[in-house]
This record gives sequence, C-alpha cells and structure tokens, in this order.
Amino acid sequence: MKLKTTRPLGGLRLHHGYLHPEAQAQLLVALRSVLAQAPLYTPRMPKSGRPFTVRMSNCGPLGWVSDRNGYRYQPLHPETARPWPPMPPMLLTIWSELAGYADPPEACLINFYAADAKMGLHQDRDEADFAAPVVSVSLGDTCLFRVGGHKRDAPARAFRLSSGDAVVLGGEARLAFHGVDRIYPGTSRLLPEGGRINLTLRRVTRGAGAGLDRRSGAEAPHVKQRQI
Ligand SMILES: O=C(O)CCC(=O)C(=O)O
Ligand SMILES: [Mn+2]
Repeated sequence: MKLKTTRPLGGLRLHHGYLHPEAQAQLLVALRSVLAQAPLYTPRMPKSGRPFTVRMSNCGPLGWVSDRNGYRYQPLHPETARPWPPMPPMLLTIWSELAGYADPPEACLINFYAADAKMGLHQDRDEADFAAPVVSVSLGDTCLFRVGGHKRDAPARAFRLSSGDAVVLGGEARLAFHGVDRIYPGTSRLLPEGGRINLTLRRVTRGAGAGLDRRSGAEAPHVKQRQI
C-alpha cells in the first residue's frame, strides 16, 4: 500500500521575535497616526454582507477591502473616501529585510482582532503578482495561526504568533491556506486596550521586473529566522 505523505510547503518562514519591544512600541506609534487618518472599519463578506469579526484599515498606495461587491484593492478608504495614508518607513524596512523582493510593497492591510475575533482559512490571491511574498507582522496579544496547503482541506499546522513575530509566505507557501483560529487575551501589554494587530504587507501589481532579489534579507544570515 502506498502511504500518503505530506510535507510542509517551502517558502514559509517564521521570524520569531523579529521586532524587539522598543521597535514594536515605535511601530505602534506610527500606526496610531495612520489609524487617526484612516480609522478601523468593519468589512463585510461578499454577497451575504455578513460582518467580519476583524476590523481593518490600510496604509500605502492601495488598500485591501471587502464588501457585498467582493474583495478588491482600492486607493481610497471605503468610509472616509480619502486616500490611505503612506506606509510608515519602518514597514518599508521590514519588507526590504524579509521579502527578498526588489519592488516595494503597495498595500499594508491592518487587521485588528479583539479578544473574540478570528479569521477563517483563506488564500491571499487578489494580487497580480504571486512572485512577491506576503510579509506579516504581529503586535499585541498572541494568536493561534493556522497554515495548510494549496487545498482548503490539506493538513494544516497551527502555531502561536506573539507580539514582534513576523511570518513570510513566499514560494510554494505564497498561496497556502491560512487563518487565525483564536486570540489569547491578556498575553501582551503592548496595546493598553488589549487585542492583536496584524500588519500584512503585499505587492499588488506586477513588479517593474526586478522581481526576486536573492541578495536581500530573505536568506541573509543576520536575520533571525526559522524554517517551519
Ligand atoms: O492576522 C494574521 O496573522 C493573518 C491575516 C491574514 O491572513 C490576512 O489579512 O489576509
Ligand atoms: Mn491572508
């Protein structure tokens, strides 16, 4: 009998403790300014209009939004109709250290999870360029993050993401199903109001052609990382 074996997808990287506590606090200050200009709002599911449990905003030239008409990227906040604020320089530095992709990110989705929020298994596939990885950073309370394969029902692994951790979904893992099963309230003191912020950096359009930058951070020895 042939045993069915599975292996983890390549290109999934966890950088545990990537941002030290002072850097987390500094990033939070920059985010508060972004959120003052582009407040968190409650997105809705396509067709059903059911509200997400996660509240969202964006920074950068494009923002990911969801409403009854579907998922898409757009340059304006859906409630204020104003352009998304620019990405704080720290986010561009994080991308250049971790993405291994020469062109800059175009969207940073800001997800805010209150204690009871979660995000179902999904693929990030509204972008034109899957050669660029998705880089995400966690701030605040720890969550249980789940990542599987290219099919929704493929075996998945769950692991905790704490404040300061970064995840890169690149290569084979770029289109891996992933989601957030739960938040562990009270596990961080970074956000006085509690909860978790996730920042997801993405390239949306095709890069100018520079593409994968093998010399930059993704494989650099000084970047603390763990293949998972
Ligand atoms: O909160 C997270 O860690 C994941 C967020 C995510 O997958 C997304 O916004 O597409
Ligand atoms: Mn995602």
